[in-house]
Amino acid sequence: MTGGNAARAAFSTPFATFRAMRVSQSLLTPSPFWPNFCAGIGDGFDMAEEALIVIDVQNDFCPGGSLAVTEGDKIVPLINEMIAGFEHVVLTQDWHPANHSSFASQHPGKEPFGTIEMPYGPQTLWPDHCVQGSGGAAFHPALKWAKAELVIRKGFRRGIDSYSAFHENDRKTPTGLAGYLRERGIGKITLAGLATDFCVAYSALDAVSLGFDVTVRLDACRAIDLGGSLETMLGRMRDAGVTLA
Ligand code: VGL
Ligand code: ZN
Repeated sequence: MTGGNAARAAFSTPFATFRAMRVSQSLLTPSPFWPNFCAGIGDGFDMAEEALIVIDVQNDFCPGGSLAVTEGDKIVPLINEMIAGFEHVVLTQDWHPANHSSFASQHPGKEPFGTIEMPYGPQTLWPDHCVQGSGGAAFHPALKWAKAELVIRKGFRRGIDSYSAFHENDRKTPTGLAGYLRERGIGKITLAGLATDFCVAYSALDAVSLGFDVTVRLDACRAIDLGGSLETMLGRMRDAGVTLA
């Protein structure tokens, strides 16, 4: 029976329907009691595909940009090699309205890299960056982005920042990426890009808790490292079961 027939058959009996539901739910709510389902294994749901997810390789995060990450541009040749080697490639793009609430400029008296309290908790303030449609929001000119099957934009709601490619900073609002990967049968992801300790790390942590097998290629990432954030986030990723390669 082919995967497609198996999937159709699975939906034809109440038990199998229940089982399929558990598979899809497991990617939203990991459960230690359903290890097979957490791995995404089941009739028609073998999550065998892999994808490279390239996080925020945009001009504003590279030298000369408004929120430049040291050596942010140095990873582009390696990421291009990785893009060539993966069958499936997804890109993310930080994509803020000009009046985004994470910009220090929106909070009189506040400076970039300070902190404010948002309804969803503390939020670091940033210089204006990655404004929708601006040159700073464009991908680095040397990035070989054309192969990407999906570009996921994040941080477009004025009142919520979004580091993770999966959930915005309120930890509740999904970007849709988990559903997209699940529907495509992609269960294993490799992350690279900017910045290691913010968008890459939060994406990796969310992906693990959604049931994906996650590798972060540290050689293809660079960090902002704000107040020890790099060490903190490396530790959190390791503890969560992210493979740091
Ligand atoms: C990022 C800070 C603000 C990132 C995005 O891509 O890591 N960091 N917006
Ligand atoms: Zn941002």
